[in-house]
Amino acid sequence: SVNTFTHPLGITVDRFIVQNQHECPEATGELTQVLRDIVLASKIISREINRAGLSGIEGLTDEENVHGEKQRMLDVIAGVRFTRALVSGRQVAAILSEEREGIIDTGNKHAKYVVIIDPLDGSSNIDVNISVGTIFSVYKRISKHGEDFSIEDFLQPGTNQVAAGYVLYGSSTMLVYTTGNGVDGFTYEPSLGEYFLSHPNIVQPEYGDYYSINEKNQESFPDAIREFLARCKKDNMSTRYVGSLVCDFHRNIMKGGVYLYPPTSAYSDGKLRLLYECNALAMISEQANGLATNGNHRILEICPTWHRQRVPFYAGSKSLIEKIRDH
Ligand code: AHM
Ligand code: MG
Repeated sequence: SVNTFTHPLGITVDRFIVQNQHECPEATGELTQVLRDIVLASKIISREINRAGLSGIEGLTDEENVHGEKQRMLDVIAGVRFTRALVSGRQVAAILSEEREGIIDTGNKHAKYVVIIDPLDGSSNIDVNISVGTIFSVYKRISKHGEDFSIEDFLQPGTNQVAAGYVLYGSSTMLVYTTGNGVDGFTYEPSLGEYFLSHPNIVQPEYGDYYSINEKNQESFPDAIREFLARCKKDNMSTRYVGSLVCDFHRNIMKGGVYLYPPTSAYSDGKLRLLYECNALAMISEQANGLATNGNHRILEICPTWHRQRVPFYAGSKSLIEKIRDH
C-alpha cells in the first residue's frame, strides 16, 4: 500500500539528505548544505508558530508587504529566519522571498544556487490557530559564479528546479521535499529537535474523492472548471478547504484529490504565484505521480516573465487533472 507511516525515529532528515547526495555522482555537498539550512530555519519557525498564541506574534505589523497586504509578525520572523540560515550556510547567492520587495543579496557571490521561498503561506490562518506552511524552490543560478546575480536567475521554468518542497506546520510539523528522484516526507520530533523519515516515497493515489477550491467566485470560473466541479458533485466527491495552500495540497497528495485555484473576476490569472507557490508544488506533484497544470500546460514548463506572475493552478491525482485537461 502507499503512503504508510514507517520507521519512527529511524533515519533523520540530515542523514537522509547526505545519503541521497552520496548516491549522486556529480554532487559536491553544496545542495546538501542548502537543504540543511532550510531544515534548520523550519525548526526555528515551527517553534515560533507553536508559541505564537502565547508570545503575541500572530498579530499584524504596521507594515504592508509587496502585494499591499498587511504583514503579520510571524511572516516577518519566518522571512528573517530563512534568510539568516541561507546566508550563514553560504551556498545560496541570492533569495527571492514572497514577503520582500527585491532580491535578497546573501553576500555569497561564489555560491551556485538561488532560492525562491514563500516563508509563511496561509498566514491569515495563524491568529485562529490553523495550520500554515513554507514553500521553497532551489535553482542553479544562470549568472556566473563570482559575478552579480540577476533577476534572470529567478525567472527560470520550474523544470529547472534542483530541489523543491514544503514544510507543513500542522498537528505535527512535516517536511516534504524532492530532488527529482521521488518525494519523501519527514516528521519533526520537537523534544529531540530532529526530523525523522516518516513517509518514504510518497505516491499520490491516481484517483481521489476530494476537491479543494474556494467556490466564492464560481460565476467567473472558466466553463471547463465549472463543468469539472459539477462533475465532482455528481460523483459524490467531498470538499476540503483550509485556505492554507500547503495544507490543502498535502491532504490531496496523501489521500488522493485535486486542488484548484482558477481565474476569478478579482484575479484574472488566479491568485497563486508561479515562482513562490506553484512551481515547487508542481514538482512535488509530478514527482509523486500526480499532475499540475494551468488548464492547458504543465506548470513546470511555463517560462516566467516576471517574478510576481500569477497562474491558474490545478494540481492533484492524475485521473482528476486529466479530466480538466480533456476539455
Ligand atoms: P498568502 O500567500 O497571502 O498567504 O495567500 C496564499 C493563500 C494560499 O495559502 C491559499 O491557498 C489561498 O491564498 C487562499 O485564497 P482564498 O482566500 O482566495 O481562498
Ligand atoms: Mg503565499
